Amino acid sequence: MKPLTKVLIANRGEIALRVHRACQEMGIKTVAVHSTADASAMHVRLADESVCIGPPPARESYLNMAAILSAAHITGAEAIHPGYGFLSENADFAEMVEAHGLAFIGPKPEHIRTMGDKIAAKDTMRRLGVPLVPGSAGALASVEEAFAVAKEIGYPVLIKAAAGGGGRGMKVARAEEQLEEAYRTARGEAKAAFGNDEVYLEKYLDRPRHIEMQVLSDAHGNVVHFGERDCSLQRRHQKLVEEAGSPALTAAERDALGERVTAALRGMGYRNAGTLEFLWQDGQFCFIEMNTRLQVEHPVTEMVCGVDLVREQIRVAAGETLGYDQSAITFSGHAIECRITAEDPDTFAPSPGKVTTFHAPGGLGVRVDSALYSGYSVPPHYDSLVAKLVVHGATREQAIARMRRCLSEMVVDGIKTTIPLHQRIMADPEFAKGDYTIHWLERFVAKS
Ligand code: MV4
Repeated sequence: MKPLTKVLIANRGEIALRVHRACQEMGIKTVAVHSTADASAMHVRLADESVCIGPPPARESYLNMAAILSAAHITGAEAIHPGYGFLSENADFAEMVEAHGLAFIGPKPEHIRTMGDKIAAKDTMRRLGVPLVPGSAGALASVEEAFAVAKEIGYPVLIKAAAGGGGRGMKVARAEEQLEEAYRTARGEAKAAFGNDEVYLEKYLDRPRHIEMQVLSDAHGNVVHFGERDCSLQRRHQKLVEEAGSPALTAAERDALGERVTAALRGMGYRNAGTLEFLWQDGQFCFIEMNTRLQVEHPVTEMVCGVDLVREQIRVAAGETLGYDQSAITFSGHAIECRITAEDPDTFAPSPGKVTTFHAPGGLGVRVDSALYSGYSVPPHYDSLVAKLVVHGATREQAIARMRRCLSEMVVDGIKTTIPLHQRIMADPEFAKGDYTIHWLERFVAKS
């Protein structure tokens, strides 16, 4: 086992900075890659070296596997961290990285591939004793099978695409007379969107929370969890606010779910960081999908656990053992993240352009992950996330108060951002009660 000395970061924006910071603290040199649109981006400025990998469209730069592998070779990087999005859940890329003798700072390619197929992911978790949403045993072979399964579990039901995920390719059937059309449209859309028309059926849960569990494994069979995040506050499958822990869960419920999840990952021989997504309704957890990457919202977990998840990812990718067990992981206080995007806070229309003034809030229990600086131009080619404002407090109430204070202190002039929307959410008495489902934010946005 050799410690890493140079890592290539195959991403941009705040997550490229996040990975760079962990590397720098570990004494590891960094290589940034960038498109021509990002030549003066913060992730390029801070890295030890940088390589331009193509023109602005992501397909020709941040998704260009050959260019990224060449950049790793030219600079002598020993490992690649993919961040989130882009190539982070591309099993072929992970395989190519390893075939070139480099370490992929993420899961094994086979596990990325399995979890990318939502049917295979559910089969795996079923086998390993993780609770699932009731539904078809694997892919539906025919519309007749859909009718039979739906009759058995009861309506409403949901048809989902095996290659979907993140909300793409889902159709609800509220009663028997809607099922045939849901089945046919779901298959047609799945074929068009993913080139794979395999679909499966689940009982539709009408008012769940979205709760996910953070896990980490080394290459020696040690697996731990870092508790849950509540990601119910989303609009059109874009998360806006995340919390750790979930306002709906007791410590005993967290421990129980954590034990089942870590046992399952031990059974799989999983490696590196991962997140299991559950729908939670009426006190029941139902597994829906697994994400085989570091997630945008990982900082809320870091705040309550006092752990650097990227450092841990790098250590286990280099072959180190975790060096601690579950009993070493403790949960303290409450953390909230607001995702601040360059969008109109009322219409959500993208608002790229020049940031004339950027001022980040600070103080006790405050973390701002952002690649912004005064004078920076937010390019129109990529994701609109410009800052993650993360706060920690001894209690949820104190975290909310701190977030309100930070939102009023933060300045992003020159472009529109969702800061005013976050201010309205943090001032809302219903949000303060913590009693929300995945549908709460859509209604809040519609009425405000
Ligand atoms: C569901 C569901 C209700 N019942 N599955 C959407 C994204 C994808 N990850 C799974 N999704 C859902 N699956 C059953 N059986 C409702 C959703 C859903 C959702 C889930 C998590 C967060 C936000 C959501 C918004 C709309 C629908």
